[in-house]
Amino acid sequence: MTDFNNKPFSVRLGGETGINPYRQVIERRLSDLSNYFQNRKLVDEMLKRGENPKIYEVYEIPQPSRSGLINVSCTILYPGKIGDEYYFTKGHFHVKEASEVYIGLKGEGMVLMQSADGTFKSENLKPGVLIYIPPSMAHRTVNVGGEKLVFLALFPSDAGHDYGSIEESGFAKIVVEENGKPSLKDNPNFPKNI
Ligand code: M6P
Ligand code: ZN
Repeated sequence: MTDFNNKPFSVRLGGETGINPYRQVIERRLSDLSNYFQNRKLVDEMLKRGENPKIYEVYEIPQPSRSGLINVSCTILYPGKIGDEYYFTKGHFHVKEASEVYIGLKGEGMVLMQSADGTFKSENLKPGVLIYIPPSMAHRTVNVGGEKLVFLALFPSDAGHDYGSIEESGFAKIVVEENGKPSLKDNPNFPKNI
């Protein structure tokens, strides 16, 4: 077994898990994101029918939480929509001032970034693209393609995940399918006074 605990290691990129080997995996289904999608009614109906699709998995190589160490993770975000809204990750701020880098391995996505004052920016994510996320911006990834979106994330192990404000208010923009194509729209539920 690979000793990942702040020792030298190498992993292979690609395959079903994006990185191999890995240390742990988390899985998020619709029921874990029921407050996040626009069409709550549809979410409730699906869950009542027993439909609870997997939205994403994160294969992780975490390090002890202290300054100077880097976590490696690979997210596999499934293709799909709830109504016309594409599947996405929850999105979070970091607890500490910590930047993050995403590297596209497979599929097509968008990374939504937003600071606490509501400043919004999005970048397209695909194989061969690296996206730098500055410390004070929340980040969410959206799968806008027809296949799995697979990307690497590298971030300080003591960054911490703060989900609170995104779960409550979301991002200023949502990504929906319009005329067969992804379109960035104002989020009607985003508070105007931020
Ligand atoms: C990336 C990284 C992880 C994050 C994951 C899923 O791999 O940013 O830190 O956990 O995406 O995103 P979220 O935690 O917002 O659900
Ligand atoms: Zn992060």
